[in-house]
Formats: sequence, structure tokens, C-alpha cells
Amino acid sequence: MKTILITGATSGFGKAIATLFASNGWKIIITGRREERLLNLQEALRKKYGVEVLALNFDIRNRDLTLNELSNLPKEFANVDVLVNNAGLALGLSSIDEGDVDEWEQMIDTNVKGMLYAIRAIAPGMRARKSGHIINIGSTAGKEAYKNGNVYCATKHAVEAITKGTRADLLPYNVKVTSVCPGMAETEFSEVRFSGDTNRAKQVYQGFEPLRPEDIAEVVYFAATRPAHVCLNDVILTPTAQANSFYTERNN
Ligand code: NDP
Ligand code: 8X3
Repeated sequence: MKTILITGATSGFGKAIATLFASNGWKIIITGRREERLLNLQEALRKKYGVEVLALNFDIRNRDLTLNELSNLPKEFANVDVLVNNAGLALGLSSIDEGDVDEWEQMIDTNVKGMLYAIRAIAPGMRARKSGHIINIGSTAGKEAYKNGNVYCATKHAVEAITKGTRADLLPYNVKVTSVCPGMAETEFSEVRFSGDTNRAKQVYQGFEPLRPEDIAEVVYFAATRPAHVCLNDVILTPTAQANSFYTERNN
């Protein structure tokens, strides 16, 4: 029975990834700040799929807590086969000269530093076992920097660099490292970005069919289930109507 750890599983991609892997019989570790959602998902996956689910409630920006929780997993969950670094967010959309410095720090602390803490806690076990797979959720925002996306795009460019560096470092230890880079997907992402303004969030996805969380989960599952000698390095997936960060065909 393989074990997967997914950070940020209380909504969106993380929840869909946890659900798909649970439906395929994997042992699941889920994390996030919103405890009630985490416990509801834990219960639902246990009931529906009969799998073991560990729910860890912490803020990934908290360095000591994250390192401590993930370095001291209970024995039956300790051998993590796949780590999915998914927890992340965008805050705001404003020109660099008008940006909110607190928002910048939250994005950097979550998307970059939080991901690094998780890798630091989990990679030594993979190295010792000479086996494992780290899958980082990047973005098309990590391929190009779009107007007013400045710091969010920077964090996703950092995910790209960390993915490449991690792959090189862990190469001698048979650890696979993959980045999965989605374009526009309708989750809570834009609601968070626009501080709960649901109308503004909806507009982001108007006039075309965006990706769904399940689309990303399928790619992660495919990447995680390749034969031992195959590592997907980098996968970009966009809605059919989106070419990249700059071009989207809308019918409104
Ligand atoms: P959601 O807002 O639906 O989910 C984000 C998840 O991250 C939640 O489970 C949230 O949990 C968790 N999270 C955020 N901050 C923290 C924190 N400080 N500590 C722990 N967990 C945290 O968005 P998505 O599912 O869309 O986003 C998932 C990832 O995909 C992000 O890294 C995002 O940048 C990336 N992405 C999204 C795209 C999109 O268009 N939607 C496209 C490309 C990439 P909680 O709030 O409970 O802590
Ligand atoms: C999320 C995709 O285009 O909203 O990473 O930045 S985008």
C-alpha cells in the first residue's frame, strides 16, 4: 500500500488529488489550515474508500510546526512514497509599485518557503530508502510573468527552479521530481486572490471552459504511476481555450 502526502488538501487541486488517490487504495496524508474541512475530508475518504487517512492541521508558513509535523509522522504513515507540494495562493493583482508587502510575504512564505520546509522534512526518508517522488504544483505563471502578477509569478518561477534543483540533487538516490503546471482552473484560487469577491473571481473564468481540479488530479496520478524508470519532468496543462498566460480565447 503506497502513501501520498498532499499539502493544502482542504479545497481545489489538493482535495481532488486526495480523492483520486484514495479511490485507488492509497494511504493518504492531508494537510491544511481549515481543520473542519480537513476532518470532513478525512472521514469521507475513510468511509467511501476504506483507506487510512491522516489529517495534519497546521499552517505551512510555520517553519517549526511544519518541520516537526512532517519529520515525525506516525510509523504507519512515515514512508511517504509521493509528496505533492500543492499548498499555495495568489493574493491581489496589482502593479509592483503599488503591491501590498504583507501579501507578497504571505505568497513567498507559503508557495516557496512552505514548500521547501515540506521537502526538507520528507526528502531525507526518500533518500535513505532510495525511492520516492516529489511532485510540485507550479503554474503557467511560473513560465511567464504576466502584468500585475509580479510576486505570484515569481513564487511559481521559484517552484520551477526548486524542482530542477531538487531533481539534480536527488538523482543519485532514485527520487523522481516532477512539476505539474496548470493554467486557469476554477477552484477557490481567484476567490482567495480577490479577498472573497466572488463576482470578480467568476469573471476570470467567463467565456471559456476552465480546467477542473479533477483534470490536475489525473495528471498527478498519471505522473505518480509511471514505471520505475520513467520520470515526467514537467507537465503544462491549460484549458483548450488558453495558449499561455497571455492568450485566452473567450466567447463573450
Ligand atoms: P485553492 O484555494 O482551492 O486551494 C489552495 C489550498 O492551499 C487550500 O487547501 C489551502 O488550505 C492551502 N493553503 C493555502 N495557504 C496555506 C497555508 N498557509 N498553510 C497550509 N495550507 C495552505 O486553490 P487551488 O487548488 O487552485 O491551488 C492549489 C495550488 O495550485 C496552488 O499552489 C496554486 O498556486 C496552484 N495553481 C492554481 C491554479 C488555478 O488556476 N487554480 C493554476 C496553477 C497553479 P487552507 O486554506 O485550509 O490552509
Ligand atoms: C494560477 C494560474 O494564470 O491565474 O497559477 O496565474 S494564473
